[in-house]
Amino acid sequence: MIREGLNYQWRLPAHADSAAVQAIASDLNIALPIAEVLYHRGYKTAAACRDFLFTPAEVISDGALLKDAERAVERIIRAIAAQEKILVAGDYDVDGVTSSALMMRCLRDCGAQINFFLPNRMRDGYGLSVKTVERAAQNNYRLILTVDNGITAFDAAQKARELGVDLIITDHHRPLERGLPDAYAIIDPYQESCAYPFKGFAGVGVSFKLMSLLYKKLGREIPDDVFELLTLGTIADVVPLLDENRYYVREGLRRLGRTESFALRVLKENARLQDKKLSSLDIGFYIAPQINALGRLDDARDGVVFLLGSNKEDTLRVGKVLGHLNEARRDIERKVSEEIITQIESRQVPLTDALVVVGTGWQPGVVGLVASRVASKYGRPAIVLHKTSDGLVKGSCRSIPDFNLFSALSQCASMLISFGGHAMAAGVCLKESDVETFRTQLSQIVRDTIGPRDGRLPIIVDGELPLCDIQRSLVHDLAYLEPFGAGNPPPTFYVPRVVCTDKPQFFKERHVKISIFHEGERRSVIFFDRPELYQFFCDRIHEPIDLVVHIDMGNKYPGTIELRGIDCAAAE
Ligand SMILES: [Mn+2]
Repeated sequence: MIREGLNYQWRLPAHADSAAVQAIASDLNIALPIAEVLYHRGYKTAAACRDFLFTPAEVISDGALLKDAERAVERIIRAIAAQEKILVAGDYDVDGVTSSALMMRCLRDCGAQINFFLPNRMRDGYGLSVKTVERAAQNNYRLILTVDNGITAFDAAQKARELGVDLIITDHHRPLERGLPDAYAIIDPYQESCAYPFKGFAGVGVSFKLMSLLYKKLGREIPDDVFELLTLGTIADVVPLLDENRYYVREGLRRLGRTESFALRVLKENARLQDKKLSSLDIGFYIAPQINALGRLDDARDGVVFLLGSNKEDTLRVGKVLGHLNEARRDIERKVSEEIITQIESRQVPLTDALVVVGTGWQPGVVGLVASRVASKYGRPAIVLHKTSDGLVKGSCRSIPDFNLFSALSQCASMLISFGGHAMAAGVCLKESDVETFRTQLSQIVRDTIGPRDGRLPIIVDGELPLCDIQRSLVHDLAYLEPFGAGNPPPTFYVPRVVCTDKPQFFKERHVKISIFHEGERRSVIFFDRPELYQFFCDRIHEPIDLVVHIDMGNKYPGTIELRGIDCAAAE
């Protein structure tokens, strides 16, 4: 069922089979609304729900099933025995940095002669380059291990062959149609002949599986602290938190409740979360962006050193810089977003079905974040470009659910200098003089595939929640669904026919709080950053309204229930 809300189009679930929902609730002893959420998310029996909620260790498969993993492990063991120099080649985002740190941590512990290389975002660009391989060979490295990259490193692999350096690629990106690089071993669950049943690892997950296999072969226990790196990288890379990822992130968060590294403690303090047990959402919103700022350091190597935390003073110093870099990034992102929104509202930039904006002086590090903000505000794909010195524009594209951006860009390929990415996010480069045609053509593709945009983004509603059902036991049971993240978002509930009894309250001129009432129950609901709702509620005091909400689990006061408003509409 589809319902138009003030800001979103609500996709309400079809009626559930109430006997099945009852059975789930009584079998697992959980609140009915939670059973309904599970049912609508495809877990239709108690057994299926139990497997999802408690994700037993049986979901883990043997790392040896990963194609080439055994061959890679044998080669690494040989390198350790002969004390050959090994180079880990990573990437500058959170996944790449945590993968590098994880490999370093595991291999150093086994007595390997190991060092690492991270490309610089500005100087080197993405991925393993021919130059890096040449430099490694000159410095007598006999083995290179890539993490979170390499599946498209055709030239670098060729160079490694020529120079007699063995290259082991570990990656989680999809191979290109032209095939695979010619490497000593390739570990990537997405390669066609890989039998590993679960594909959705982050780069750090693939690294972890390989290191686990190595440790198993060596008859050793994998170091406890690598779970922290695995958890951070997996959450930050927004891979689905299901199956093995769910298992490891649950395990990682549980361990974090007991011990955490000094580096993580520094990041928590920066985010003023020092007294809190971290959730996956805390990591996604407050910790990962700080680690991401590592890629903006002059020397991204500091990032790995920071995560390995071998020197307290260095860790503190880098931690401070990260806090500042992240705050600066937030300010810039807000400023650029506001600039763009003003341009759209004043019609300097046309509100076409695919939004394309061009600016000068926008930092490459923030345009992606800005594009996703603009895309969700206007409910259409957004492309944010900045001018480079050579008459080109370059930038980031973010899509909306239902629209495959990558295939749309492929259709525009003739006017693009380069592009790459996937369905929801991509990067693009073109001539400034082609922007106008690009905007027109891309907008046409949007209209042809998903129809003209009316500005409302769809949201999936998981179930109905009468006000009287919002009890402590519900909040308690909601926690079983955690960790929330990609593939497993916090449930969205439909709260029908409530009445706003008083004038709404206004906070900081942006947040609106209302008090609602239904059949003897009273609750308050807060809408963050929705100043336009103030008037809506003022005009409807004592009239029935429908709401869509999230339940916030009393962050400040455990056990309290806070409703966070997502959208509203006059009741039908
Ligand atoms: Mn990655």
